[in-house]
Amino acid sequence: MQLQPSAPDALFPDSLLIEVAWEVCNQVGGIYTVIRSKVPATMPAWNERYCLLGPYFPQQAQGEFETYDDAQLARMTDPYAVAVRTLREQGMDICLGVWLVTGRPRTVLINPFQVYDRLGQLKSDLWRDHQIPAPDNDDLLHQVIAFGHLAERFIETVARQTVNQWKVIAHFHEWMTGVAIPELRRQQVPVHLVFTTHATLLGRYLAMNDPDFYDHLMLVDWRSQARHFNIEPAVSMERAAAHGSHVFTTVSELTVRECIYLLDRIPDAVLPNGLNIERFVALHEFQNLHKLYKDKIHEFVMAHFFQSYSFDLDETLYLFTSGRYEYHNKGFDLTLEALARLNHRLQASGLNGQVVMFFITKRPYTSINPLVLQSRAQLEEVRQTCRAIEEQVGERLFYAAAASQDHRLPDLDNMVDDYWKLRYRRGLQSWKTSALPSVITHNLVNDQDDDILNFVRRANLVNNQHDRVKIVYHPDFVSTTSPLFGMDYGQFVRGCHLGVFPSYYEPWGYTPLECVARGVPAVTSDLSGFGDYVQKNVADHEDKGIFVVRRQERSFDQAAEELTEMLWNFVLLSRRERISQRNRVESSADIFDWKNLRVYYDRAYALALERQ
Ligand code: U2F
Ligand code: UDP
Ligand code: G6P
Repeated sequence: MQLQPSAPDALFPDSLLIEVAWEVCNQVGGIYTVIRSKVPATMPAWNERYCLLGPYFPQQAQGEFETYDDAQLARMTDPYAVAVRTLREQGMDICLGVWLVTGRPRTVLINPFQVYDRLGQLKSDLWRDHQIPAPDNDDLLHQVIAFGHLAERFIETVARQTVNQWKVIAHFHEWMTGVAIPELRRQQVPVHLVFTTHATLLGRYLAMNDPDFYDHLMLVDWRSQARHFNIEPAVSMERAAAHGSHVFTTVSELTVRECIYLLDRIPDAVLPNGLNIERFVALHEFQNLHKLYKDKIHEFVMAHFFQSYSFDLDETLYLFTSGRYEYHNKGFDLTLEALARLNHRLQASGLNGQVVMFFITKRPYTSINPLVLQSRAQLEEVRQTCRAIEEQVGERLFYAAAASQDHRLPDLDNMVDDYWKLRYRRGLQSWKTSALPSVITHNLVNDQDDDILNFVRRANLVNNQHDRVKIVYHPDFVSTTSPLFGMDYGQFVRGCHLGVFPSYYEPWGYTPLECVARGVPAVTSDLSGFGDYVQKNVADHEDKGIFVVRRQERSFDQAAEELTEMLWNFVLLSRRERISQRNRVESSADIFDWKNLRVYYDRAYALALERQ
């Protein structure tokens, strides 16, 4: 295949674009979402001139990567295939293939472990040439250093082989791939380098450990703090990438400040994160899905709570938060405080209805709580008994109706065999309990020191019958294979009424945006890149169901009060109001479609092409 430089909406027709990320075919955190969701909007502009590059981890790649075999590779004549062949001839373990995601981008994966026998040399080169230190026994750093070296060789091969024909842009995400940048500069490889950091390493550590992080930011001595947290090698790589790139970018205005003070370079541009927004032709379809998945959440809630007491599901609202377990950074602390206040207000108000709040996060656990599982199984048994009774009554009623002389409805109770009556009674008897529904669904490895559990114990927010805010803490991501919900994360989000993400530290934060894309309103904060972007760029965002808690220069108490007020106002909405709010949320999601946000990337590439 010969590359055609002039596709209809091709940009930079004389350039190649290699995008490098640790999370290509390898899901770790939010960067996977960035790369993967952007592909459909990137392909029309770049086509075969676009190539993704990442580390090869067989376990991860297996399910989502298809490699070209030797015969296919031998027939290909584009610059990426030619470079892969050249490197293979030199003995490199490198493969070209397709990432099996929407857009099917061509992808090069390189096994980092192949140079482990030369790690000592690679590390001493890094120190000699770039003053980047490397420790002896850090496995991630070893992988990063090995991959950085191999990525540098691939990019160099592409660039040198095509120097008279193509300009090459190489775009690196995060320090784990950015480590290749200083060496590309030293070797004077003819390539235009873009580096995007999705957070600063030091910022993340400091925010977790310093309650006044934002006030102290300007005063941080990066090297001594990096040593203090034992992350000097990674921070040095991040700084080398930031300073070595022709164009340095980050994902939000908030991280710009961190870059200035912690990396000592002002970013050239901010590249906000988007999604591949897929909309249904008919608006009501996503509303139907909400109903469908809410019914599945109802099933969980019945099994979990009705064993102890029941409430009206039609008057129950499902709120949730989700993300990695960073109690303070993700704002779990603020959310709990606001929930406790909301509980109090609801109790005093005399209003009907319940709120069930889900915490979906990841903590080490030993097993699902057997009692929670057992309750689900027992309720299933009751359901089967009900079905059997329904069938029996249905058959007998039909017969009685056909034979009827007086056209009156017969006594249905007489149509059920004693066997089923007994089974019905026994099933319920063995299921019902006087114990309170547990807050947590799993047995944690360390239950005593868990911040969420300690809060609910302290605040006595432990699913008492009179509590109007109930808590379900699910310390694992939801997935179709998990027996409690039996649905994937996206379906769970659709079934809920509101997402709550008032983060303290969040360079971007995909979770509220993912709610909006599914027509579910969400709370974010002005300390999250997404919330900050919304405040500055989306008019009437509250009307569109995006609520931004102000945390900048405000106390915890003030922010908690504002969040309580937001939740309270949400609880007061009628069903009609919620339905129409969801419609407005869903129709505002287009703003975050990569088709609209890709332009920021294009501008960064234009700048990089000017700069080398
Ligand atoms: C940012 O999210 P990230 O996905 O970068 O953040 P994490 O979920 O914390 O995971 C990535 C980090 O984890 C580390 C490494 C990465 O920067 O330091 N890591 C690791 O320890 N081991 C590995 O094998 C791979 C990575 C940001 F925080 C969000 O707010 C944004 O929404 C997101 C997208 O821009 O980027
Ligand atoms: N997520 C998931 N399953 C869950 C909960 C969360 O896959 O049960 C995903 C979610 O869809 C989102 C990511 O985890 O894409 C969290 O990304 P975010 O940018 O919010 O935070 P990060 O982890 O990158 O700091
Ligand atoms: C969707 C469905 C309606 C349902 C409603 C419930 O709009 O199409 O049939 O009544 O959801 O909304 P709620 O906010 O009460 O879950």
